[in-house]
Amino acid sequence: MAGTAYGIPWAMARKIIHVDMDCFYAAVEVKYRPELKGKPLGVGGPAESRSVLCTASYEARKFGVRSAMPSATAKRLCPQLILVPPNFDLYKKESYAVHSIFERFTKRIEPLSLDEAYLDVTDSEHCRGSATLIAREIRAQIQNELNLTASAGIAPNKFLAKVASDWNKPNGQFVIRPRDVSKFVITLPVEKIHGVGKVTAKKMHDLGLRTCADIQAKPLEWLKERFGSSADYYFRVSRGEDERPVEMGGERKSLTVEETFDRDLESIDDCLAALPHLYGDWERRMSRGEYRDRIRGYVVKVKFHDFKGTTHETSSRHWPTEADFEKLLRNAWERRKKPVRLLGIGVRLESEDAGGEPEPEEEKRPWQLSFRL
Ligand code: TTP
Ligand code: MG
Repeated sequence: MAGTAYGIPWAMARKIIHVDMDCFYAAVEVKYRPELKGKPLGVGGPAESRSVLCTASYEARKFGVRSAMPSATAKRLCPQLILVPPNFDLYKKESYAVHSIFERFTKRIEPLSLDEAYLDVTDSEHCRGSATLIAREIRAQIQNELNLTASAGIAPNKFLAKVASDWNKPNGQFVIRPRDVSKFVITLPVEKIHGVGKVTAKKMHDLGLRTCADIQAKPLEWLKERFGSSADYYFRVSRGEDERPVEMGGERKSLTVEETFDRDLESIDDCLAALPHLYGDWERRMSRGEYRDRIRGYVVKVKFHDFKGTTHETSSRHWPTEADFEKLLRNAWERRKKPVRLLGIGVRLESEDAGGEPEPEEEKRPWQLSFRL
């Protein structure tokens, strides 16, 4: 229909940006160790360790090295590959910094992982309302201030924005204007559809579906018989349609920080030794002070080497000290006394609109314990 997108006039089409950092973990490593610049780099355990790579630099990718590949295979493909262990704390820190750049442009941000987010800039007045210029500005600020590069996709919906951010990767961006959507999807290969992995792609190919145009040619019923509950999604996205809103997530109900350790912590002393660093991190996250009056309890989370977990919490309105967390941590450890893979600490927050009765000041709940698998 001329003059409309999915029945919506052009002027009302949404402006969605998908930002995806370039080889994120590897780029952060290079930032802090510039001697690694330009070298084939993998982030993951050593080749002897049976671990897999989190990611690889573009120099390593030229040799066929990929995310989720065993380090040993990667080293075989690229013998000069430099392997560095992951440092999640550092990636989180950089991720927060990237997020705070996003916040200069819009409040409607949906993070997907440490290195990816959707932004709805429909109502943004920055850059004269041009999503293309906003994306360029965000990427420039990331590069100038953080010394990292990002790619971006700009489109009227999340599906297309995500496809587009991959189009000119690395360090590039790509725009799909509402009036170009129909033309764009016609030639889009099915494997570019988010959620279509190797298996589904093969199934589609076997059914003669190579592009979105091929899917468009099939009735919904036909797709349902072959793809079940995913049929609706394929039916819509093959037409470039996706109404999903950019979800900001609910109001913050807790503020916790956690760390996964490269080597399991074998004893309570090892766990306690990790606490000051976590506490420092948590204090930094709380430092803006906006949550100070909403503290309603504090919590310690422990995941053991067998992936079983436990959370200990107690109610309180006071800013917890390191000693408060230590007490909880000792309790959590006592339950299983097994090597620890992950530790987290933080506070529960009262919801902003919770009026009603204040909690009695002296109320103390007994130690609580819950197991999560
Ligand atoms: P991706 O955005 O998939 O990859 P990337 O940022 O490294 O590279 P690209 O330039 O292609 O975007 O993932 C982001 C980070 O998530 C990545 O740096 C490491 C981590 N990760 C894993 O730990 N395991 C995985 O299997 C993948 C795919 C990513
Ligand atoms: Mg990325």
